[in-house]
Amino acid sequence: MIKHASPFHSFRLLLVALAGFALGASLAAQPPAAPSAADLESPAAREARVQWFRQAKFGLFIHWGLYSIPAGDWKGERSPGIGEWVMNRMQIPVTEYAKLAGGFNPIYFDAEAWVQMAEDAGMKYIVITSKHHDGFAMYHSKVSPYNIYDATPFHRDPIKELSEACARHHMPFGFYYSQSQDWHEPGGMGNNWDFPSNGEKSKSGAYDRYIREKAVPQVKELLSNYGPVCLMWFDTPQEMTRERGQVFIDAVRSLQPNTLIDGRLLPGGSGGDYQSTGDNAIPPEGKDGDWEVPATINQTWGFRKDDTNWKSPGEIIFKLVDIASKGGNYLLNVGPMPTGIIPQGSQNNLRSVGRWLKVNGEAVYGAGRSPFGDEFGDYAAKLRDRGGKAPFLPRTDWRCTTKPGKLYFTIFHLTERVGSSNDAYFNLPAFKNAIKTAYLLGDPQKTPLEVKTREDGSRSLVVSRFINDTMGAVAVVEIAGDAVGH
Ligand code: FHN
Repeated sequence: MIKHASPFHSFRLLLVALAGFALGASLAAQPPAAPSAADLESPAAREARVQWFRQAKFGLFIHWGLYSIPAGDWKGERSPGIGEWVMNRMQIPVTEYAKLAGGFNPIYFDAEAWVQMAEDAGMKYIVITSKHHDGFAMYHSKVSPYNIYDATPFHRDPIKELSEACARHHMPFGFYYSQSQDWHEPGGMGNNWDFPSNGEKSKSGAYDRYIREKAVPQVKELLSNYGPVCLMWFDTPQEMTRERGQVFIDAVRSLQPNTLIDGRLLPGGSGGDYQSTGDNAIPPEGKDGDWEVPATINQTWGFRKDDTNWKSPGEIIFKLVDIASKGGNYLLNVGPMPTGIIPQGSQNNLRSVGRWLKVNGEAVYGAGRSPFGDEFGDYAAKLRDRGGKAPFLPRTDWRCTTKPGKLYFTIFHLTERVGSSNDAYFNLPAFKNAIKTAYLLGDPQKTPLEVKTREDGSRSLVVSRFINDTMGAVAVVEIAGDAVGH
């Protein structure tokens, strides 16, 4: 099978080309100067860095660590909430939690199988927890022996194996790294049951020592030893001032200037290349700029044995198309088990999504946001939530994404039958452009759909009423002109 170069790979070629162009003919004989820090923070540099991310739209998030062993239970007691927070929720002392490492031996871990699953699911990048809040490095770190290679009987570096598998599949690969919270270290944020409070650590210099001696050196290891890193996914920026954040930015930019920084390095998203929404927080309407929704496939990030509440393929497809039509990316998480296996239920549903994307991916990858907006829903006229605000009442019948000259209507629900036939109308929103042709992405023949135009100018596509019986069906409407006119 022919593998196409990934968008990330194309982006690297583009950067090389741009650098060559910028240098100009008069400097052709000299070695290219390294870009300055200011150049790397320029809008043009950010614009170039973010191209692959805009195309990708759908990524795999992986939360994997020691917490997958207790999997939501501690000493027979159920720990509430998300699985990877068990140490914090149960206030487990560092020395006791660290003993989990002795029993961590994920012998069924198969990097190739994980990357293949992401590819089958139609996901275009992978981000894995290299170190979560528990402080345990899931790679062979020389900075701290508290890592999977040195502290477990597994004695392998899964991040290395994954980076190699990703390279084989041209799959962009990035790292989650908990820069502030580190419950294992006296100076890290978040562990106030073993160590002094966050405020005291910040004032005493312990936090800065942790950043200097563990967090930044580990980020440097990740950017030095695992090939191209598509993005660094920082999280929960507690006590993260601009000065502290800058040290991380400098580390990333100096080692891999093309690596994206997510929106959670600093409070408010400053310093990042794109915005992260809240967890599972899909904006109600379209949103400017580059952004990503990190989301769970069940109710937890790290594996919990009592949570098999997988989102169905249909739900995942709706969310993916909904997010794409609003202008964002969907980073969907799985929580592998301590055996090294990704729970089968989550794998099955992701593969179903992949089969849908094989047919309909043109409507998602690299697609622009909706030129309409009413389809998202509206704020309630009378209802008020507890905070006195009007809640947003979403509509879910269809979503629209775009490419030049094309509108992709993903239809989730058809409401109007054509008489007593097996046809239904899909009522198009109003736009001025003439329609050149319309067809279903699921129809390899691209059989033209009938477009019914009424006296008032409103137009509908005539489609089989069965097209979306299982999941959304995409109708492509090719229009005169590149963009929609209202
Ligand atoms: O505390 C973490 C949580 O464990 C998980 O990693 C999520 C993923 O977005 N981020 C934090 C909470 O927002």
